[in-house]
Amino acid sequence: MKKFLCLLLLCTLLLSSFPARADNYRNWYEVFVYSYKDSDGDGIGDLKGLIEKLPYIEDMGYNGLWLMPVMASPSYHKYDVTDYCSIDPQYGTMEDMRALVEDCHRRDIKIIIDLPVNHTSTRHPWFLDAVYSIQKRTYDSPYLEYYCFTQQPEANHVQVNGAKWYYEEQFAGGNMPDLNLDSEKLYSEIESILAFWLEDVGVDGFRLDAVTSFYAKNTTKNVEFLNKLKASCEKIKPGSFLVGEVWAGIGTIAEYYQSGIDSFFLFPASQAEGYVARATRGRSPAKSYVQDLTNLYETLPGVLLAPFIGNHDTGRAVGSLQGRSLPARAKFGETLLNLIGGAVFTYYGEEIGMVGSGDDPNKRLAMYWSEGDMTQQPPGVTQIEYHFPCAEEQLKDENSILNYCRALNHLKLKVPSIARGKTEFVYSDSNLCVMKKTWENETCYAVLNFSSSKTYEYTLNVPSLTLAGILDASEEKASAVIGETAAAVTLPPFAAVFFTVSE
Ligand SMILES: [Ca+2]
Ligand SMILES: [Ca+2]
Repeated sequence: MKKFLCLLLLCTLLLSSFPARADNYRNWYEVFVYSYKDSDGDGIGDLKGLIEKLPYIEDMGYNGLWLMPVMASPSYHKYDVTDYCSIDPQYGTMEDMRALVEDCHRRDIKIIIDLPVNHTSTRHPWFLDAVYSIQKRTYDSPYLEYYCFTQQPEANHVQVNGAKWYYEEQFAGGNMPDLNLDSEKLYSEIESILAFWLEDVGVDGFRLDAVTSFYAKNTTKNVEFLNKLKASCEKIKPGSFLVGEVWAGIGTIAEYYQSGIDSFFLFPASQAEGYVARATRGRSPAKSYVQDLTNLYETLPGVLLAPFIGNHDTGRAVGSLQGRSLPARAKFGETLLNLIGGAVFTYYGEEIGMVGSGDDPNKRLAMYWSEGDMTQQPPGVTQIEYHFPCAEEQLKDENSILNYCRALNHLKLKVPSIARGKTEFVYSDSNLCVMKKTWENETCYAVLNFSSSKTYEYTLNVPSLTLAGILDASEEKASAVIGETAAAVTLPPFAAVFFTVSE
């Protein structure tokens, strides 16, 4: 109880320190550079390749970019860093990175990068130096305190070769020793790393990896450390965006929001059992969506949510939504995801319905640009399958998943209350739901049919409506007849019709 009160007090102190910024309510796009676009013929995706694809990203209506780690690392995934102020040579140079940032900013695309500070690579010079001083029994490395070395090992500890010393490693077998985040000397290194990327390179923020492992099983200390990181970033570059990975339920995520960092990925909305997938199947799909979101908004009032369906660690969205045989379901799921509001994240390839599950590399397949234009697959892939056509083909097909996602993104850019608005459910039954979103002077209504087979008529009794957009997930077309005091809407399966209220 005392611990809880301390946390509550800390939270109250922290909460008001960093104002939420409307600018981060963007259409964020997560890119695994390795698999995205190779520019130099070595088969591995790189920053120059990503720059080549910025016009595509911009045209799709994505205006935020999260890059999985780009720093030097011995692994293909690069979550084990050997130099925090570098670009992995596989991806290019720091000049390429600066060019990417500049090009993004010219297009009003914000760019954040993955920052894995829970651990480094075992090949990081800090770790090598520390271990060497243990092995030669001088114990004089200045980097000993950067890691969690001990002679009394507990769980998640690995023995140093040739010595009765152990180091903490929360991600067992990954060659990723945990950093000692209590070290002030290490923290000043971290501050320099933050400053390097935010000030010198000019990125707009960070995705914080493995937040719950900073201090294993210690939310209070994790929240404190996040607050410290946020304060450092605010000092270096006010308004920089931080989004954290807390793979947990909303109760735990709520505790982490008390740190004052901008956002946390909304895991409860993701994957096959998340809010979105549940709302595309079952007997009362609309009811399940309304219940989940009502509970969500009550538990996390007024925060910047970061919903997603899939990412590099999960099965891809099409699988979660059972949209392989019914792409309408996958499309409608994207609308339900975006209607949650906040900083919505889409994993590269979801916009063309790429599939992949099981071993990690299967979830990180090469982006399918066109026949014959393919970056090589990451090592360890056991299943290579592309269920829907390539991006080039989908761009030409107005009914493709790609063009659905594109229309949805652009609708959101046109109607900012969809991402930013306060949500009310003005009507719902088993299959229908009407959401009202209000933000500043804008009011928007979304009329949704969750049924996979039935068409419904619905009358929205609101005066002065303007049609903002129609998203047809199925082959049938939705329609709306607008009168002075109401709109009559025809909704085929998985249809979504959007209105705004005229001044
Ligand atoms: Ca390359
Ligand atoms: Ca840790």
